[in-house]
Amino acid sequence: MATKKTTTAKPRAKATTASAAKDREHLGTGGELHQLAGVDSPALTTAHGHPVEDDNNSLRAGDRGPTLLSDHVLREKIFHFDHERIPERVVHARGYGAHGVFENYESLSDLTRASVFATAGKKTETFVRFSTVAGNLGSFDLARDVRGFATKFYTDEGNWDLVGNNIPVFFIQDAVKFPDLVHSVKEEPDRGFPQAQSAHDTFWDFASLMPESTHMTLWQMSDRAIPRSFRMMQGFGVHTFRFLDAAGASTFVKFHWTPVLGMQSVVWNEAVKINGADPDFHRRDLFDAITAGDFPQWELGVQVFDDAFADEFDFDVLDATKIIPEELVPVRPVGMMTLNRVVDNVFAEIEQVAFMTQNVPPGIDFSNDPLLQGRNFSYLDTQLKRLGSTNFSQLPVNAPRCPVAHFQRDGHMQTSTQPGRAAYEPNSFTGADRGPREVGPEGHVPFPAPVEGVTRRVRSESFADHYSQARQFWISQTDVEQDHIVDAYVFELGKCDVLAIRQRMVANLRNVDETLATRIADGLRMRLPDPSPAAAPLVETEPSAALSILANAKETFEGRKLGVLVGDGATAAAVSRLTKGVEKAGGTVDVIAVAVGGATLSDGSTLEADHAVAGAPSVLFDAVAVVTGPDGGSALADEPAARDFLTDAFTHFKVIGLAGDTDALVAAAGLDGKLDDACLPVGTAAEGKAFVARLAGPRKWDRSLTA
Ligand code: HDD
Repeated sequence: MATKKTTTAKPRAKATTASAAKDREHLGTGGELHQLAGVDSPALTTAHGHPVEDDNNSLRAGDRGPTLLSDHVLREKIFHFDHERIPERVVHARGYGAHGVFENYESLSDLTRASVFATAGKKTETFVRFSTVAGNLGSFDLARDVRGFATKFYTDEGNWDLVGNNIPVFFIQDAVKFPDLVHSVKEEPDRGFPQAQSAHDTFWDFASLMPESTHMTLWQMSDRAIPRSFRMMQGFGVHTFRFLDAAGASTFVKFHWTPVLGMQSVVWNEAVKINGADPDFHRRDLFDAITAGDFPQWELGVQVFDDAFADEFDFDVLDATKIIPEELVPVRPVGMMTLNRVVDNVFAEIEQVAFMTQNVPPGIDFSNDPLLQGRNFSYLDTQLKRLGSTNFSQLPVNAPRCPVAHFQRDGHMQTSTQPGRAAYEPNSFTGADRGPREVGPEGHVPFPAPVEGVTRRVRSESFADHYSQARQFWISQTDVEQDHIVDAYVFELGKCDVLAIRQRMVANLRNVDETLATRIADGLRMRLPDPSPAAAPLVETEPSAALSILANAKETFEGRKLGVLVGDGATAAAVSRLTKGVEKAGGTVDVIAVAVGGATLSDGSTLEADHAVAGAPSVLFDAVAVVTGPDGGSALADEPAARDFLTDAFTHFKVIGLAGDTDALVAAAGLDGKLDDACLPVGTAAEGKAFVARLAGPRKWDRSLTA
């Protein structure tokens, strides 16, 4: 049957269109296998620039004879290929990044002399890499894991790398435990699995033996660890840093990134399925948004406080397993970062970007947080190991945008031709002045913190309370979020074969909250163990609304995606109304049909689909609609993937729109008599409008899922 495209609506997602356009730029028109003289594309050359006669056939003696060693073109090509991989990052191997710009709101010169914060409206280029921690380079995006949120600010006084996470606390207090932590969560060394997950014995063995990790495991078991999008998660510098003003005076500071789109996560069952349906879910989401011109933004905020606050605070501000509640020290917004450019080459930029916590410009300095101090040793080594040369700072993504002047010379892959006779300092050959050059207080002057005490391996007593803030996190969550935390512990501990590990972990959690521990023990069908001894008495804490995702949910569908499953006989108007409404609300729409060729609409035209339903389960969308005609409904009901589409959307508490004869599909999806007030009709213009308005609201969290 001949098909034609509708003229009324081809409601393609903006993102799809934009990324497809980018693809087309690079495709060219050629399809011929051999290099042909006279075509527009330039002739291939070797890496040394010699034009290649034929890139498709190696040099051989006789048409069917052996390949010759003298084929240096072949040799060079294979040689390069054999060396194309570099060691992946030992943690945060899987990541994705983009370029952007940070714009400062107002001068912070009363707090810091950092040039990035010097004046209102000052713009500084940035590069951000988001990552999961535990998984290997080829793992999937929706692992339950902490997300890295590393930002390189190319300031005019050198690069500032704010190498943070989407969770404001960390598992351990001292960097000396970092290799142990990472070894415990990575695949077990005697079997090579499981990768990209903490749900196994060794991780929980370590966590249960290191009570200081308890607070972080609550965050990790919360929905923070399964974000809907990089664009919808917070970022934190985690440690306490110092701001230094022009006179060298210090203020403590913690850094916060807040997503303009609001925070949002998926549910666990959804995450598991997303990993199968689209392991690249987060990177695709970021790429699509930026190429569509929907530039994601995060507001940078600071919590600043002085020594007096630090001295009075119930916890040690140098302890990275603790937050400073926003109720005590409000977050002051200081600027906005916009990611506005995808990379041109993933390897050159995302893989080769080298973040280092010790990269701070004048005006920003470290505290004595032992985790931060240890990190400052680590990052330089890892970059040399990964990138293979001390000259990694010359790679375009790492190179400062400001001038550099030093006498470090030579080394592997030296790409700059450093002129001049002198490669030492002081010297009388460079610059107008002879002798040592010093910028003095204009340079990076470390805070002159007094140091006292004896040298010994010790953990300060002020770090001993491992449970109070874990409890604060727990009591700050909504009921739905508490349910998710319990479910996550039950799932993860249920994956531990060793009963003693489950018991030890629950024993620790009894110090956090009895209800939490009891619910987990019940979920595991386990006797409640005695609480483990706590190293310090609990401090009373108040719930902090800032710690909940749902309590801070933003009423919007901006940046979100509606999946419309279209059956034969649907009206073009119903689909295009949804598309227009959602796009007006800042979202995107993908059209799904039984086959990617599309659905036949009521007027006989064909609406091309973005996806076949078998390849686009509802987990890929924030909300769904099914729009069909009188006959299309039963055809959808016969399609297993269409049934799952609806069942899953319902089970994941999503808002659902229905138009046309959807009864057979609803019944086949097992939802007869179950549809609730978040399952809305979308057949008429008024219904479509009400549905789009509802999309801005939360999922239907109180939906009954019982049989
Ligand atoms: Fe780390 C990478 C964040 C503690 C050692 N870390 C890395 C990345 C992020 C973080 C986001 C990925 C950077 C990128 O995208 O290239 N790390 C953190 C946070 C920590 C932390 C928020 C605690 C607050 N890290 C930490 C410690 C050590 C390291 C205590 C070592 C003592 N981290 C590394 C590393 C990595 C790294 C091995 C691996 C790849 C890399 O550095 O470039 O050096």
